[in-house]
Amino acid sequence: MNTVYIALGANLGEPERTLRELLDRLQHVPELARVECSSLYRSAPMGPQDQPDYVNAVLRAQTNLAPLALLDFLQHLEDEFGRVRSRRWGARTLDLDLLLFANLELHHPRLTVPHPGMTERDFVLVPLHELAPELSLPDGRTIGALLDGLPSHDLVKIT
Ligand code: A4P
Ligand code: MG
Repeated sequence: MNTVYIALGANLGEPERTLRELLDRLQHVPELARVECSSLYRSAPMGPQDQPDYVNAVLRAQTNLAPLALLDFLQHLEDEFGRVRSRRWGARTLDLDLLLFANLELHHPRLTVPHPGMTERDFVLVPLHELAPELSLPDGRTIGALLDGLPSHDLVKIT
């Protein structure tokens, strides 16, 4: 079993409900075990501003899947929860990003791990730090140090 961290984001429809339904579902899938989630957070959109606020969270789980099989699984969930793929950084009903897979560094055309955007995003680092305060990246940087390097944390905890 490998430990994985996955970022959840949604800003269309009823984002909070989408994430809660997803989390309920994930308690019962064979692909993941011991699913634990951070609080949900409301955050202003990064990228185009003419879109609703996001609800973000991070979950930790155990998996026997290989990294690309896990990506397939996550993309299937995105489709199932009604995502319409549009412009980059545009609104979406569910976005699932694989942040960390054990202590692996992976560069594949379909999958980069650690997720390249994670070190600059408060909406990833704040919930990740809540879930795993002692965690560090494969390169040794700690989540706490990355958070300290961000200019501001503009998130509101909603649970
Ligand atoms: N891919 C490569 N590595 C990964 C990985 N580690 N995890 C590939 C997931 N996917 C990965 O993703 C495009 C392709 O990236 C996938 O097919 C996969 O093979 P996508 O989700 O279809 O595209 P995208 O999400 O529109 O693009 P991008 O650049 O990944 O956007 P982000 O980074 O996901 O950002 N503001 C707030 N406040 N909160 C948010 O959650 N999210 C976004 C989307 C914008 N603004 C936001 C938020
Ligand atoms: Mg994405």
